[in-house]
Amino acid sequence: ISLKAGLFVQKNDYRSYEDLSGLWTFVREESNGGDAGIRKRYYEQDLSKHQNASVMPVPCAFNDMSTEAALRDHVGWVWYQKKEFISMRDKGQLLFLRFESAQYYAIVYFNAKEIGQHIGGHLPFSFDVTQHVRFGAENVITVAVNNTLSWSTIPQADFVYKASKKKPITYIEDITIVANHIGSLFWKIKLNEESDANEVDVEIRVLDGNEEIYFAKGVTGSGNVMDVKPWWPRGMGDPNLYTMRVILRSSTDQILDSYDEQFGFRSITFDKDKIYINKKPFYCLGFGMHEDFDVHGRGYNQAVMTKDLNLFEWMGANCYRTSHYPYAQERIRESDRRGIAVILETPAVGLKVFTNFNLKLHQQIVTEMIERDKNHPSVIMWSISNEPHTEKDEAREYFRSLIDLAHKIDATRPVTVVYGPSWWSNDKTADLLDIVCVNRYYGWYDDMGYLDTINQSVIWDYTNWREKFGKPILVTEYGADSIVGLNQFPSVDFSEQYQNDLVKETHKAFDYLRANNVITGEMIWNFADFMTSMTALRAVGNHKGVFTRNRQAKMAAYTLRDRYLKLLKQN
Ligand code: GCB
Repeated sequence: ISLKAGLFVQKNDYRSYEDLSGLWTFVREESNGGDAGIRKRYYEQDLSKHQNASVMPVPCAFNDMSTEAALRDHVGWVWYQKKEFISMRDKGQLLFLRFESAQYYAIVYFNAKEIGQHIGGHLPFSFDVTQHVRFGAENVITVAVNNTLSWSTIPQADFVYKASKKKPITYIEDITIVANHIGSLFWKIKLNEESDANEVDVEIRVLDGNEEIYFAKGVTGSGNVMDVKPWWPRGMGDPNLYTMRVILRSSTDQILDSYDEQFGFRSITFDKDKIYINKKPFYCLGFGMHEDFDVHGRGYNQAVMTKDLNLFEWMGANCYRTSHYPYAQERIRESDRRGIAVILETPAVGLKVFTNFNLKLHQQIVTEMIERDKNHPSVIMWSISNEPHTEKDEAREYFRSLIDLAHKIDATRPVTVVYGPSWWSNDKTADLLDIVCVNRYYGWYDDMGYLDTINQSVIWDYTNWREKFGKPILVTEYGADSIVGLNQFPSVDFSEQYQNDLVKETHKAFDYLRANNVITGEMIWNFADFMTSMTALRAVGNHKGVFTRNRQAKMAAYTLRDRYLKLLKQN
């Protein structure tokens, strides 16, 4: 099992990578077909010769690629395979095979041998394959992926980690940077387990562009950097970024490894009313989003990301939540650069069962998420879960353990849970949090058609959360479905007018709540329409986007844009 994702890929004089994106051979097993592929040893076969073989682009969601409903709706095993020539020139290097994410459970084979497994989608994992590589030859990478969302149905697999017998190579496994807005800096460099920290010198160089502004030595240390320009979210200042260059030198002064990690000097704090960035109040204006697009489905796509973030800026927004899973790291990096605040969320949606098994897995995911994204200045908060059933007694200890864990790994950011089915009156967990997030659908799931009651209901609901828990409150979801081009006046559900009217009514309540320090931000559901499974509630997916699934603005987008642009100036 891989728990070490390592640092994001980088090319420099000591590191390099090959991007394995592209068309992979793809074989789908029968849904609920047991573990036929594993029993039949697919990983030893050339899958391009398999009778069900096709190709699949990576990265992308296979569900959205097909003309067959059976593949779109497939739950169970699929197999990906790629042949990759590895050059003699790579001999002597330490070689890792890294995946940015695989949904949900993955078994990885390298040249027909299992090299490891990973459970939980959305987050990166990697394996040391140095011992398995055939140099100057084609190597076969095979990945069995199972998207069944019940981890207890997963088969057991033997995995023995064989340590290298060669003299260990020393490299930088992880970097932790904590830098606040007045220039205090703390760092901790993790070397690989087999290395000996006493045998290497660790150099830390902080660069502002190309100019070195700070130098120190040591695997861990702290100091002060003079005259720093803080990282600000958009609307409040520039998103200034710096580079920490970490260099490992051997006792004979040879450079063993080097890594450039981007970071920003900024602080996140909160009191009972508000969130502060660099000690100034920060009011979130934003969206719940999805990594989803026509044809491509879910999965990182740089064109969609760029379009989304351009539209996001056009809207005057300053914050999004990675509902309901961590998004590609490329997107978090781009948010650093653009000055967009991010609430990072785990894939734990709608939890009802709180057993020890669930908790273990959830702990692993929280750990991997924080470890991946801890150095991004744009990440302002960790969301442990969306809409869990926290009215249940057993939720309390379950969430206490996760909140403590998140605080332990990262003491610099607030932790939140996004509430849906539970109420201030029956929730068992909100007092344990730093910030409380609440989703509410007045005028849609509650009181459909009664637009004139929205104002009072929203004020009543959020004020109750605020008064009971005395914590900053964020509105993380509200909204209505609208089908673009469906016009009804006076407005009727699913028309563009209804969504627009509902948004306007809700904003009246937000004006009151904001003026009275009840809420510290508002985020509409959703940025864009997205695909869902079929139910009578949905008309070809979820239409609560203010943009369509192919990113055209609906009527409500203009209303929201006027508001965000106005409020962004007041931050
Ligand atoms: C919610 C969920 C979100 C759904 C949304 C809806 O409360 O958090 O995942 O998409 O409602 O539109 O039903």
